[in-house]
Amino acid sequence: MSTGFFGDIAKIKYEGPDSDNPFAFKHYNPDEVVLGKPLKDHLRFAVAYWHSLAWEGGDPFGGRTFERPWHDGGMDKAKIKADVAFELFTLLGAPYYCFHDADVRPEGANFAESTKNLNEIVDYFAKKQEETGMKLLWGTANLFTHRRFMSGASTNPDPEVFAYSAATIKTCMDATMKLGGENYVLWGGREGYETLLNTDMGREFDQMARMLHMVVEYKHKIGFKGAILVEPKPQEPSKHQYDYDVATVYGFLQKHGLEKEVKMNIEQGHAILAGHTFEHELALARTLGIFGSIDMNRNDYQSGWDTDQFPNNVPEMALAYLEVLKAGGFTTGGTNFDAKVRRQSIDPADLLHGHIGGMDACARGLKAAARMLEDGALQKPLDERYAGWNSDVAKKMLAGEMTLSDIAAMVEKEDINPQPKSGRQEYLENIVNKYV
Ligand code: XUL
Ligand code: CO
Repeated sequence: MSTGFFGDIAKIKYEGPDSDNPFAFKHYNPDEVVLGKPLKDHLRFAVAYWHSLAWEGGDPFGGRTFERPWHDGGMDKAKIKADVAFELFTLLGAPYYCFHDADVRPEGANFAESTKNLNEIVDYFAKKQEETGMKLLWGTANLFTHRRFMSGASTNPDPEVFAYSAATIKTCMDATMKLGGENYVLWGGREGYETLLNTDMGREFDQMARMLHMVVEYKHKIGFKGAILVEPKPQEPSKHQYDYDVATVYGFLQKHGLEKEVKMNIEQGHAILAGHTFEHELALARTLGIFGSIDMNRNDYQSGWDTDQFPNNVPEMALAYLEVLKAGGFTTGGTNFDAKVRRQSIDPADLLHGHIGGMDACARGLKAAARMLEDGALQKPLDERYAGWNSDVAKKMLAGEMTLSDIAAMVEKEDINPQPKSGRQEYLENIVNKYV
């Protein structure tokens, strides 16, 4: 039975690029086969419960702008929210969603009550998943909103907060497992500091490592088949966050012997805040063998905040999906819209416009990337650029079969005098432009 929240808007269908219907896909045809696989299986879209259902439109200067029938409520309202959520996923043909515990259940008076509330909603979700065919891409714990987490979760100076966080993560991993979630995400919004004057960084790193070890141990204990994903972000809400970017997290994982157990959930806006491009972070994770999933959004390039806008920059997305495809595509991961409609977009229809536009833009990006890959459009020039390394002597240098002295003798004897070659950036940018 429909809640009526979305009025008479019907399931969003693909109508092609000539359609003028604002409630239709112009580029995302879920069944279109690209590189031997339907688009829906390439993109694996997920809706973020927190932005689309839980966020109320507030900003630092003003409170709620969205009037939703489920705000300010207990369990009854949480269920209305779930009904509308699954309607949204179904209208979009999502086929996945993601949530934090705090997005879906009312906060209890204590840990036991919060857990009871979460479990009741998990049972409700399980039924909804069965009815609608929707699936859980990932679950996670919100260890940053409640004031108990203000000085961190695993990195808190108070061991009771560490314990509360560990207990909360356990309940959220159980919930994710029960709902057949394909990944479990850890984003450390308050794992960082405001001032070094009150912070023992080394101790906090040890605490964070212990928590991550326990998460991995518990995953194996309960037989969770999904991936454990860490989501890097350099700052906001903390002034400095420990999981700064992919490179920083990789160093941390390696130091603690976790680089084979944990992968990355990489968000476009977080890459921008770290001073990187999205494709840089994706390429690095691919190269290090820790690529997992993406949080897709668009960040404002001027504000310096995490604006979590719906994506619409197709050339940027083509380069991002090129990295995803080069990584072999998603396995357990997917495209989670960690994106929210703007504060003034108060109508239920705006939630659909945001997702429809985002899904279309992602589809355009992925299709452009697939064509570039099929034609070897960028691979051929790249192979040419490194072709010198196919020679025997170059291979010997790289294999450690020559010392500095051997190489020096060779350079002198053969009078090696390298000549610079063009990097051809403009030529390559023009190739990309042809495909988008
Ligand atoms: C915050 C952010 C989170 C994580 C999940 O910037 O991206 O929503 O994706 O906790
Ligand atoms: Co995110």
